[in-house]
Amino acid sequence: MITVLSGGTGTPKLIQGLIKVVQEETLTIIVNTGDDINLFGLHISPDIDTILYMLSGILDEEKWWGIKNDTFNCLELLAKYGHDTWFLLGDRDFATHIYRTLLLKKYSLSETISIMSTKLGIKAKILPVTNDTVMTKIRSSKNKILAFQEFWVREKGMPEVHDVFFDGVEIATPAPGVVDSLIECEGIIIGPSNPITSIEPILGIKGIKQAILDSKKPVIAVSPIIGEAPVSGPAGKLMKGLGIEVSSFGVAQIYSELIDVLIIDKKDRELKNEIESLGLEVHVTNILMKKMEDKIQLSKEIIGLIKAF
Ligand code: GDP
Ligand code: FO1
Repeated sequence: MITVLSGGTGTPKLIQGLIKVVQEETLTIIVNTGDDINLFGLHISPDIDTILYMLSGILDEEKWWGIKNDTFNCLELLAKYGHDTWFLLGDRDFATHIYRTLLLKKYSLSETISIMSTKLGIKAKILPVTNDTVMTKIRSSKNKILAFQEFWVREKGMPEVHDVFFDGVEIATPAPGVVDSLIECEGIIIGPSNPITSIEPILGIKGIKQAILDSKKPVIAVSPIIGEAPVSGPAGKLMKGLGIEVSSFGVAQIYSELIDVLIIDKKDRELKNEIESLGLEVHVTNILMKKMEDKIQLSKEIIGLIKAF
């Protein structure tokens, strides 16, 4: 069994390769919930939904969120009623949020996601990192604090970033199965997700870092940064705002206590020695996943590293 820590874009791309290299049912995916938001009275879990949609073959892979060929009739009418519609929810996507919200009246989030993933025919185990509410917040100025979706979607990632914090993280506990999956697995993969808003809200939950350290299993991370920029999304702006170098070296600094190997891109090979001075191994390869072959090749190398440990 392999355990993967995931957000909603870079790591799901890698998982598309992993399921061609190992059996899907041997994967446990621990997913960030810090980006979750409540709109129209509905519980929306963007990172979990990307994984659900990707593994059930209905993801819009142009945007890496939402359902392919979805329509927006419901949202159009909500706009006509004068409701805010800055978060683009498609008609079929709405069904997911309605069904999840109904199930949440009776079940925890992890039970809810288990039911939904079974109904979608998914074989991997998808675990929300916690059943508690932990919200990623951006401090943009002394008096301006934004939830992640407000910062990224409503305000188009424009506000300044002075701090990022995870509201509720101090009292949150890991969802059932999360710690066990870290201790009982063969290896742990920290996928190429945003280290600040996808991986930190996972690692910040009580007991998770310790479980990774105690497990003594190989921990392999893939950098989401190539050169001096992320492949996509706000990771660069957020790292810069927190005073972290926007490079694979900066990523290595964030993960250095926890990981055995950082996988960086060929273009960054000159960073190898500097990163290794932090006490971890560096594996250099192509980490830009444009085609399925790239995803499979990277996955083969990761599984090879885990087996060789
Ligand atoms: P989010 O939840 O949508 O922010 O998704 P993630 O946190 O899972 O992924 C976002 C990160 O994926 C960004 O920092 C990107 O740089 C990274 N990413 C996207 N595509 C690729 C890729 O092909 N290769 C690598 N190495 N990183 C990628
Ligand atoms: N991202 C956008 O940039 N604009 C949107 O309107 C938007 C809507 C949306 C609806 C459902 C969903 O699951 C994700 C959605 N996303 C949208 C993506 C999301 O904001 C982020 O990319 C993730 O939360 C980062 O993980």
